[in-house]
Amino acid sequence: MNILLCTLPEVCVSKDYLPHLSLLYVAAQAEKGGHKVKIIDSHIEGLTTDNLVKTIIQEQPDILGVTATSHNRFEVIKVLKKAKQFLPETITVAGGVHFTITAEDALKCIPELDVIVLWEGEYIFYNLANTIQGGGSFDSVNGIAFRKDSGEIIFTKPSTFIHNLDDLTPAWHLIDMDKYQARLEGTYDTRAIGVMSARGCPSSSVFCSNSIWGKKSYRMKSPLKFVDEIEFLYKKYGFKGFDFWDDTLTLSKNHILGICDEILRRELKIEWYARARVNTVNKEILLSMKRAGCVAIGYGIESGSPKVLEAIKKKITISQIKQAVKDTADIGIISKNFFMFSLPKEQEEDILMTINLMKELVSYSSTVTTPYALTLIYPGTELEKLAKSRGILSQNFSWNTYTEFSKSRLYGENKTIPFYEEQLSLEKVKSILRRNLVSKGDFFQKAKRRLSRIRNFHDILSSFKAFR
Ligand code: B12
Ligand code: SF4
Repeated sequence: MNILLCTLPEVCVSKDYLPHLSLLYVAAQAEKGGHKVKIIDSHIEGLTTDNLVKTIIQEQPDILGVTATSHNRFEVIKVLKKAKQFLPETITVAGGVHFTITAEDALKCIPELDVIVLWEGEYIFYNLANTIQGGGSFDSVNGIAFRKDSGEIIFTKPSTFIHNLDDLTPAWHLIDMDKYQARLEGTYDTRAIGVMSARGCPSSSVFCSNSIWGKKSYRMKSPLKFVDEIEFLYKKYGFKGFDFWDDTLTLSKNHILGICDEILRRELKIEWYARARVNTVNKEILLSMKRAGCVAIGYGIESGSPKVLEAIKKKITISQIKQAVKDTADIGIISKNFFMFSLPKEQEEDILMTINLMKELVSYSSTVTTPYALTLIYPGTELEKLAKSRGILSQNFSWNTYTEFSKSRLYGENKTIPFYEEQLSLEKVKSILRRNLVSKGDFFQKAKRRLSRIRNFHDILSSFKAFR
């Protein structure tokens, strides 16, 4: 079978763009089935959506696979509609978090979409491609949703989690690695690539798409295999920077210490960025990470109010936050501490507590930053249920029918993703932030930081955009 796997041109990401792991993993398995697989990474190829459609039509694949998030769902739908118009025989397949969660609605709304691969795609897509080649029925493929000729939507037997992640390797050879020249966050010139040492998340933060995986979802690669992957990318393609895309790299102490030991044992001179929870680090772990090349850590902190932290099921405390950020700074690792506003139960006093915490954290060191955002609603989350119960979304809201939200149009990066509003209106939240968070000092500090990082024309342009 000729299989074409595509990403859409990114709108949110202008630079620092790294290869998508999803398609690389799916492609590697499909190749094992003897299929001819091609990947088009539209963003890196500089394709517009229309150009992508033209390329798809030229390629005439037997199977067209696309990956999607809620953010780019309507671009994906547009591509599927146009491509299917010219290639009615091509089987169209979508995967990724958005279509997994909204599968039934998607198949109802998008007649041009034939199959949705639910959850992890490697073995499911492999079976699907083999079944299509053999002329078999979709009913026999576990882990998919599809539409019968009668229009009925079928969910086949669910597929189980992939337990031996060591068996999976991305098909790096299918993309032109020289085109990926993004730098690692927290460094000046370290060329970076994204890798992941584990999958799933056992936590249940109410706003987060990963909470849907469930408590038993967390699985790890062995440190040995994971560092093999790093060493391969380092030696074969010259990558010295690694963005560890694990949601919480430090969830298991043995795992993170094992990875650090293995990097040190092999004397890999690499730098890396990690994401962690404040309640999963301590000085021993942070020191080990620093020695093994960790330059920056992103912590999801969300709020400075214990009441709000409880409401969003974040399961961290203010003292854990302060301790982790202090330790990280003392050890010489940059920390980016992410906050959210307009969260459940949040009132003015909670916002002020959050702002005070942000200010305290920043006072520890110049290596501490506190980026923030207003809370968005994603499908399948507890926040979506809350939004429905409060009338922010209608009970039968369709994520795959084009809808623009007036406040998202005004304040958001994406008009089709709704903001969450509860105790305070978004306008009120913004005015509290404006009064208490954005001072002239902050602006000049930010400007100074940005200007010091300018290295090329692209940086000038993006700094200009940010100041505006
Ligand atoms: C890396 C990453 C990014 C990278 C993207 C990669 C790149 N090229 O640079 C960057 C930093 C750019 C990014 C940007 C954003 N991201 Co992001 N990102 C991730 C992250 C951490 C890892 C993704 C990954 O590689 N996973 C590993 C692969 C193997 O898993 P996978 O992608 O799920 O793919 C598997 C299956 O889903 C399936 N599959 C997926 N696609 C397909 C396609 C086919 C055909 C098939 C058969 C199967 C299949 O098979 C794959 C293998 O098992 C995830 C969190 C996570 N844990 O997944 C968030 C995540 C995907 N991002 C998210 C968000 C919100 C964003 C941003 C909006 C952030 C922002 N505010 O700017 C933007 C939106 C970009 C966009 N236009 O879509 C959300 C998506 C929520 C949602 N409902 O859509 C996630 C889930 C994080 C979260 N918990 O909220 N992101
Ligand atoms: S916010 Fe982090 S810990 Fe919570 S569910 Fe999402 S990925 Fe897991």
